[in-house]
This record gives sequence, C-alpha cells and structure tokens, in this order.
Amino acid sequence: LAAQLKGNGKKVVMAAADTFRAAAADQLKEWARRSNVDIVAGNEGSDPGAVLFDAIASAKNKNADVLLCDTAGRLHNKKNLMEELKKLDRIIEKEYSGCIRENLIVLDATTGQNALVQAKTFMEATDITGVVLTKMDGTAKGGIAIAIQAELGIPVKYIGVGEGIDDLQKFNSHDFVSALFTK
Ligand SMILES: Nc1nc2c(ncn2[C@@H]2O[C@H](COP(=O)(O)OP(=O)(O)OP(=O)(O)O)[C@@H](O)[C@H]2O)c(=O)[nH]1
Ligand SMILES: [Mg+2]
Repeated sequence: LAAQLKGNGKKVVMAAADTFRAAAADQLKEWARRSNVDIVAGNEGSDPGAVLFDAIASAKNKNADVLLCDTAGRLHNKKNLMEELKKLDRIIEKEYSGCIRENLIVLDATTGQNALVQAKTFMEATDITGVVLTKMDGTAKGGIAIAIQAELGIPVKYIGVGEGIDDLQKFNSHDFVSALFTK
C-alpha cells in the first residue's frame, strides 16, 4: 500500500504500532525501506499509543499525505490488545480529528469462517471501513468475502496475491465472481 501511494506521488509515513509481536517493527521497517517512505517505530513491548502519537506528529511535521499505521493483529481473543486498539482510535480523534480515515482489517483467505469471527470482534472495537483479503494466490478462492459482505456489510477493498511489493491489488468483484466459478 505504501509503495502504491508513493508511486502515485503521495508523501507517506508509516507507524509501526504492532509492538506486541516479535520483529513486527523490523518487518515493517523493511517494507518502508523497499517503498522508500519514512517510518516511526518504538521498541518491542513499548506503548503502541506512544508510537502512533509520535507518528502523527511526524506526519504533520513532514506535511505527509497519508499515515499508514500497522497494529497488532490475530489477537481478537486478547482483551488488552482490543483495548489498545480503542486507545489508538482515541489518540487519532484527539491528535488529528477531522482527518480522513480508513480502518482496514487484513484477513487471511485460507482461514475460512475464522476470518468472519475475527472481523466481527474487531468491528466491536473499532469502525472497520474495509477488508484486505490476503493469500488469494493459493488454492483459497476467498469465498469468505461473500459472507463478510453479506453478514457484516464491510466491503473488500484489496486482495493479496503474493509476498512481493506489487502483489496487492484493488478488489474487482466481477473478476472475483468469475474466478469462483472456474476451476
Ligand atoms: N502467498 C501470500 N503470502 C502472503 C500474502 N500476504 C501476506 N503473506 C505472507 O504471510 C506472512 C504473514 O504476513 P504478515 O504481514 O506478518 O501478517 P500479519 O497479519 O500482519 O500477522 P501478525 O503481524 O503476526 O499479526 C508473511 O510471510 C507474508 O509475506 C499473500 O497475499 N500471499
Ligand atoms: Mg502484522
């Protein structure tokens, strides 16, 4: 996403607010390097709210167009992390009220129904505006996208079709439906 925005001439700043999972920030730093965009990160185990706070200040300072904030995922059963997510919401409200926001949830297409449960739990914590469905390059056809749209009413906005920098595509519902019916 950072590389695409950058390619479209946008000034991008990343916030590595997944301070929970080991090496999550290092992983994001590598993507920032590949995309040639700035990144704000903290130490592992540090307060993700503090990272986001600093990243908002940095984005304002640099007059950035887009701030991309990565948060801890896969952890819908960990109450403290869901509370942290709510706190991040409040920080954005306070430090940059009126900004245009997208809250994307990234779901793995190979996990089936579990993705639905995950999306539902995250919806209780924050106002999800879209889904990124990854691993669509494998055998998974992402049929779960239909359930997500029908039951939760959130649109799929992007699909992941590999691990490369150009492997994030805009979701196309016509292509998706025809792929469901072809072997
Ligand atoms: N084949 C394939 N691999 C993908 C795709 N998207 C992500 N991956 C790989 O899946 C692995 C996990 O990706 P992450 O970005 O760490 O996923 P995450 O959801 O942030 O996971 P956590 O940070 O641990 O919560 C990495 O090895 C990615 O390269 C995709 O669309 N296709
Ligand atoms: Mg992650």
